[in-house]
Amino acid sequence: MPNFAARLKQLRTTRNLRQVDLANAMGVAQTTIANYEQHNRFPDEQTLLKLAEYFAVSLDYLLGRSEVTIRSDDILRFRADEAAQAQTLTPAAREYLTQLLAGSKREAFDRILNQVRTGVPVGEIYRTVLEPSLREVGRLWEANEISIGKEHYISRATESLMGQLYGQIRFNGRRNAAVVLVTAGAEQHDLGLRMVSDLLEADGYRCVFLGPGTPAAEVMSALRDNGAEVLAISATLPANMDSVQTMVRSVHAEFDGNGPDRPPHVVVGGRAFNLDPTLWQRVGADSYAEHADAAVTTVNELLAAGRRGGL
Ligand code: B12
Repeated sequence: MPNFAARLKQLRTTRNLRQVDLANAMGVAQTTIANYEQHNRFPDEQTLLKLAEYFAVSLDYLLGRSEVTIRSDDILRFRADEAAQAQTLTPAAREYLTQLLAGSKREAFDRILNQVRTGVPVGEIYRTVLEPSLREVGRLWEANEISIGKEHYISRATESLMGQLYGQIRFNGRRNAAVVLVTAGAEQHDLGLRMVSDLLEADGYRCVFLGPGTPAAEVMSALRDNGAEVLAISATLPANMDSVQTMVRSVHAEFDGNGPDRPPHVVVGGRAFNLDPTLWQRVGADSYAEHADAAVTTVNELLAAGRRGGL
């Protein structure tokens, strides 16, 4: 793996920056950058953080401890796609959002729950109403059009609606396979992973949703205790990519044999992976899916390719 000096030079040159450009951006002399790149000096904590922020990489990447980063052109393209999608919200999503923005939670919920009672599958509500509404909330928040308080209110309300929708899911038999679901590192975004969990359950899987903040050792215990065939890891923030990679390595270190000691399949997903379609391979995962419906297909395919787990 490259050290800090080599990594810094690589980051600078791949962005077509001269040492003096980077020096100006960091507020240091050009000779300081030259010294960093020649391994003569090491930056102080503040400059190190500034460099990581400037190149939009983690500290681990900057220090050469990780190979995982996201290309900035992907981020820009994704942002543009998201903005375009937001403009084409379905009428149901627009209505749900408008009601919540007005604080009319009961009306917003009633409408959705009535739709489900008349036969609209929960998965369709997730895909066509809740997911696009949440993305639009993110866009409105970023554009300073709604407050943090409103964003929190809407995401909490949606979480509580999902709890009610769980009771309306039509389960499709039972498979002899368990899936453990976690978010990576400091990741708190877990609504997408909950959607994945609910749809996998609807398809017959036994889902062990651990969500955010579960220590790696507990994840390994949950995989063993449940004889899990699949570990599903979700990451929204690119900064959590190193934690995903570490989790995948822990799985391979923990399960290194055959039979019951065969490692579970690792499937990843979430906004960070959607930013860069090659990222899942670089963290060492076995597969990736862009959204919750695709996650079910992916898990089915992985298990069909060589494991138990049929209906
Ligand atoms: C709700 C929300 C929150 C809530 C989360 C509540 C919760 N319990 O999840 C709260 C308020 C806690 C929050 C906090 C923060 N947030 Co926020 N948040 C959002 C918001 C508005 C919606 C997220 C969401 O639920 N999306 C809908 C779900 C359904 O989509 P999804 O996660 O992509 O999931 C789908 C797929 O990706 C896939 N999938 C997901 N997981 C998995 C896993 C597997 C295995 C598979 C196969 C598939 C899969 O299936 C899902 C369903 O189809 C987004 C906006 C956005 N564009 O997403 C911002 C957003 C993600 N947040 C953002 C930020 C910056 C933050 C904070 C840093 C803010 C702050 N300064 O504190 C913190 C970070 C907290 C942390 N450490 O994680 C930024 C991230 C920017 C970036 N760097 O990428 C966003 C994009 C807002 C923005 N426009 O800038 N946030």
